[in-house]
Amino acid sequence: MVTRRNADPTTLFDAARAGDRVALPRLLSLVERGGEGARAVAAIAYRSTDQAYTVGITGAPGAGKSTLTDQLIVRARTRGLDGSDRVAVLAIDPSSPFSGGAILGDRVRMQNHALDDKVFIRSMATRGHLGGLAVAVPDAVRVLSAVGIPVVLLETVGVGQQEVSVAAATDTTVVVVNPGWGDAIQANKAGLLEIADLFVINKADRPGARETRRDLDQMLDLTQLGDWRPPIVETVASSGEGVDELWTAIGDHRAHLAGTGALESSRRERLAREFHQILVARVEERIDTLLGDDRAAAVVADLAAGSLDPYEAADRLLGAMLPEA
Ligand SMILES: Nc1nc2c(ncn2[C@@H]2O[C@H](COP(=O)(O)OP(=O)(O)OP(=O)(O)O)[C@@H](O)[C@H]2O)c(=O)[nH]1
Ligand SMILES: [Mg+2]
Repeated sequence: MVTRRNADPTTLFDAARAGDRVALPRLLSLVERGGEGARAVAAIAYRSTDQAYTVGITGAPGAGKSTLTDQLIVRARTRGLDGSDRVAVLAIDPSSPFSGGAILGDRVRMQNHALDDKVFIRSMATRGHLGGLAVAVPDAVRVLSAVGIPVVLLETVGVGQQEVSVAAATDTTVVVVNPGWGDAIQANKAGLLEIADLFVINKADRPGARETRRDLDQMLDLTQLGDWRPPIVETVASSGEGVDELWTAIGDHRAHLAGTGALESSRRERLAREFHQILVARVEERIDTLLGDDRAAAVVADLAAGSLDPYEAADRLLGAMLPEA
């Protein structure tokens, strides 16, 4: 099947659902670029009731996230969550938004699946997307869901606040740490402990795994937990050891969420947060427009002259943008 270069989103969706390998990347490019194209794609994607199960894999740089993801692809293919064998991976690297070295590395590491048409792998940048990663990623997941992909693995480097919140915005969040003194403590400092549904001690072939487990257990003991205590799984991603157990643990967490109704409620909360992000981004955009206006110049002049305080100035300007009902 050949999709025209300038095909509209509806045509691209139809083609992607029919298995066209070119249509899906194009839809995701539209999402990344933002603007009208992204809106047109969202208008279709969000009408679909299909929702992929999302698994976030996060941790410090070099923890083995890509190697682990590569292994999880194999499990998703052979032991899919609902007997399905399709899977997508979104690799998000905030430090290299324009396809830098790390992303290239991920591609190479997942090369084993390059010819498998049931596996879709994509690095994501946000370029012009209004609302940034926090909105672009859920949009991309919706697109993947709408074309019938049942499982999406999301690799994110857990560094900044935004990356951590993207990683957390998944059904199951896997936090990867390594053996060795202080790794679990670093993860805690980075805010990763709070978001973990599951811990992986990867590189368990190296010394110190037992100490890391003890650190994690101690920290969990000090944390207010709900009705789910994050299990700790040891893996050697480079050999595949422990990955079956990890996949089982992911399935257990999913069953727990589904059984308690938390899956539905947390998805609703995430959608509300996404909506909030979009509103904030939109209002910010309007503020920028407003500040370029003559009226804004007058308000700023009054502010500088001392005849207005900043709060009055804000009232004045917002009154022009959001007239009170
Ligand atoms: N010894 C050992 N090495 C591993 C294991 N898993 C991964 N590695 C190696 O660790 C290095 C980093 O692995 P990646 O999978 O790229 O780690 P990452 O977390 O994706 O890295 P970034 O995406 O750059 O943050 C590679 O050289 C892997 O081969 C493991 O279980 N044991
Ligand atoms: Mg990686």
